[in-house]
Amino acid sequence: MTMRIEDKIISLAQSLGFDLVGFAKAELLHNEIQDIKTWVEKGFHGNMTWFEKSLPIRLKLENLGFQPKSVIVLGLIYLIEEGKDFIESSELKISQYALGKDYHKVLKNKAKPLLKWLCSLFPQNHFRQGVDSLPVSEKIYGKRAGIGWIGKNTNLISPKKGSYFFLSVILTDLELQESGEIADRCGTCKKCLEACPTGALFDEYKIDARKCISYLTIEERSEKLEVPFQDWIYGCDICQMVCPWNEKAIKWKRFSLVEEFQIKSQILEFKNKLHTLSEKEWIELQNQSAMERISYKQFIRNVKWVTKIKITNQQAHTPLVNHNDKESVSESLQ
Ligand code: B12
Ligand code: SF4
Ligand code: SF4
Repeated sequence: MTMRIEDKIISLAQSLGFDLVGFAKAELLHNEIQDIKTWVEKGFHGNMTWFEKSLPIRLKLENLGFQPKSVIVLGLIYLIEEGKDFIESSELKISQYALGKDYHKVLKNKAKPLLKWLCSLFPQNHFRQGVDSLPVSEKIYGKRAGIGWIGKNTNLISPKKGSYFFLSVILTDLELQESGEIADRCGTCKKCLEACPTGALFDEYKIDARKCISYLTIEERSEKLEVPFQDWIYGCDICQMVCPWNEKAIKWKRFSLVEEFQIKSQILEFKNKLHTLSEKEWIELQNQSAMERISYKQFIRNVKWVTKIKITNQQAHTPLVNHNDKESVSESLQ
């Protein structure tokens, strides 16, 4: 019996190290289009103007230059065994997805043999890969491809592997059979909404990015920040850390086998001196990591903001506050 092309793709992707593989039709449903439009209309994307600008492609994939029929969705776990302890013991926290090397490059490199093979087998067809790089709703296609369900924390969750995985999509005009969706397993749980410190998860399955610590520490460029964001100086994992499906993934040891996702040596080295990092050390720290997205100035802004919040909180809980000290600290952190 000959093997289906879908099974061949799954087998090759798995042999390349991908943890999740599925197929979806390259079109959004009416309600998904409406959700994305509403999100932008309400301004929930904040200053991510690139998101708004790319809507014509995001909502209509043929604007990419060819008419895709299918989406191959690939998932790669980045959860590492030491991740939880490392983050919990860090005074200034970097989210797990940024502890290793830049995932954009890792996923692109890993998928290269798959793309090469597809192009040689189907020379008449188009194949275009994106890892965040294409204006394509990766989670929505991931959901349709049966990789997981979009949870109340708005992340894609796999029942067997949790949500600490990256997504990549390959758009193609090859007709592939859809994998079929899986059921939503959030049930009555609301842990992520209860744990989110800023109210960014303002309702089940809904996020206001402007309040999300991940957005504030990475995407927001302005000097003034208004939302307190606890200990996080790059990204935020709170709504993933409290998710029972990630607790299960840790218990079942669904850890990443990818060498590049292990904690970078400079992050280990500078863990306890992030408050005083020089520009040269910052460049070493962020080199080849996803943190290249922010500047030294932004990094310092984040550190100062977190420190300021911490001091303010400590003072709020200390009855014998020296008013003058409080003022001088606030001034120095402006
Ligand atoms: C913009 C963006 C962000 C924004 C917005 C987050 C978000 N939840 O959409 C910010 C900067 C906040 C962000 C943060 C993070 N991100 Co991000 N991000 C993206 C990006 C580029 C686009 C996502 C998008 O289109 N969002 C807009 C919403 C409307 O679209 P959607 O979530 O697909 O929408 C569905 C539902 O969530 C729901 N919905 C959600 N909010 C609302 C609000 C309203 C009003 C309505 C009506 C509906 C609605 O409607 C849609 C379904 O019909 C994708 C990559 C990509 N190209 O897709 C990565 C991506 C989603 N991010 C990723 C990651 C890892 C993160 C962080 C975990 C990083 C971190 N540790 O700090 C956090 C998680 C925060 C969180 N709770 O979601 C991964 C997620 C992997 C996974 N397993 O789900 C992706 C897929 C990148 C990748 N290639 O791996 N991210
Ligand atoms: S990443 Fe942090 S701030 Fe953003 S929604 Fe999750 S818990 Fe809230
Ligand atoms: S914490 Fe609970 S409600 Fe939130 S995504 Fe996980 S299972 Fe769903």
